[in-house]
Amino acid sequence: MRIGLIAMSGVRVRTEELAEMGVTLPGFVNRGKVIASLPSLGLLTVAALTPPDVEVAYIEYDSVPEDDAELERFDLVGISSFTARIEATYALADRYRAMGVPVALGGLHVSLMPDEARQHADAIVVDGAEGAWPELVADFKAGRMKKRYQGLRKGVFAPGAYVMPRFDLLEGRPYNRVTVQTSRGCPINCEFCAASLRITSSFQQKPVERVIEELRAATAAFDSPFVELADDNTFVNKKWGKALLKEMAPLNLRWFTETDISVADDPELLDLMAKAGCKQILIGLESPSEGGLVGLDPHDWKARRFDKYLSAISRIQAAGISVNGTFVLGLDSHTSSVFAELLDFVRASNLLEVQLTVQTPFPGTPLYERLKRDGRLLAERYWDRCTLFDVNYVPARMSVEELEQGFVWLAAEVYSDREFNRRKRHYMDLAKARNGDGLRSVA
Ligand code: B12
Ligand code: SF4
Repeated sequence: MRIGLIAMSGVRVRTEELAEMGVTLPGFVNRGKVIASLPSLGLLTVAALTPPDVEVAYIEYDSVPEDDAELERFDLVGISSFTARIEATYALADRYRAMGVPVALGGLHVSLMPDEARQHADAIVVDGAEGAWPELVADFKAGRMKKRYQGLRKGVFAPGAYVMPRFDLLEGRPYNRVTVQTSRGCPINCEFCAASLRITSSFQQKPVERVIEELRAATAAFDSPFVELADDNTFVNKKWGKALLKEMAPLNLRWFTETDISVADDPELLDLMAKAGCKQILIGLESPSEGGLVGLDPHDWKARRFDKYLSAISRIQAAGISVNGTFVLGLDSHTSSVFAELLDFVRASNLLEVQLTVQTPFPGTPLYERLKRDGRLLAERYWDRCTLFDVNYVPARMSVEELEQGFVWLAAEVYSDREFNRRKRHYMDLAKARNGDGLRSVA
């Protein structure tokens, strides 16, 4: 038996104008270039859960032939997708099913919109493949595959459920980065976040030894890989974080992750991060004013920290870790003056990297429910516009056009050579002051 596992990878920037401007995305993406795709950790996990007597083929969507006659006739196909590429996923599933190849769909969007997804699948898996995929394959072999399987939401890293992703399937492939997940979920619970605790799972972490084993396995498949931790918020638990960093340091890795501003409050943690090879962290700063942050998360966690944003960014960058500050434009408090305010904030902060996004009502988020209830969604189904750069709702205090035009204006300013070079110079000066070793280690 042979199963085809297809990853709907790559990054979607619908507007060429924005792509050309070099909208930066998590990681070390050269501005002006399209990001190289990362492998799908979800599917490498599915592969690891597949019984050893079944052969698996890991395939990137972009290499799937357009001609049906050239599609491989697998016994079963499994596809993983986020929201932005779900329509293409359904189209591909329909093609396979039309030629008699059964299809199982899984991943974040399928878990959030199971009724929609099941119309294009022989089986869907809701939540983790852990606790569902082995049973699905056994049922398939026995000719009794069900329409829906419920995977684990909690306890995915517990002994018995946990598997090491099949990083070996990546050997010889041209990825420039590889992902390893250390934790899942984020307790801050921002209203718009498609990864917050309410959506993906309760916050759960892998034991440090597991993470180290995975890092070794993931990096063994490449010559000089850059690691991206596929976490929502890596350093929620500082004690666990420090234990992990101490074990990571001897691996001599270069890596990136996403976390929150509180890492700046702990000098020991920052020092350990730098020593363990952390080159950049992405932090959701969201808005250039405290007012914009009020009500964003249930405890105003971010609003309460706004007055420390600038000093926190300085401390992190002074430790040799660049900050990729991300912002969400079009929050309900934002008027058309937010674009100029944000440019001022970016200048004052000296953030090395900036990621500008448009507030996006991803299905299943509290934001989606609220905007839907208030009749503010521009369309019933807009999944291919869930790119973080498209406007899909009526902003509260500006028009759709003002938000779109303001976003493009701001992106042109923030990503201009003038602004980027100024930020880069500042970061290099910090590096020189520290040890004379600047951006060479970041590129
Ligand atoms: C790494 C990452 C990327 C990588 C993805 C590489 C890849 N091929 O997977 C890159 C940088 C390319 C990327 C791109 C984008 N990303 Co991204 N990304 C992430 C991040 C940080 C981690 C994803 C991950 O690896 N998780 C770990 C794996 C193990 O979890 P998983 O994928 O959910 O898989 C599990 C289950 O879902 C299930 N499963 C998954 N697939 C399948 C398939 C089958 C058959 C079965 C049975 C089960 C199953 O089992 C797995 C094991 O438990 C998440 C945050 C998050 N919490 O997910 C954001 C996230 C997924 N990204 C997001 C977004 C918005 C994007 C972009 C649109 C950004 C852009 N403009 O380009 C694009 C979309 C790309 C696309 N092709 O659709 C959103 C998606 C929201 C949504 N509802 O879709 C997230 C949640 C971030 C956020 N907080 O908003 N991203
Ligand atoms: S802090 Fe970041 S990861 Fe956590 S809920 Fe908010 S946006 Fe999501």
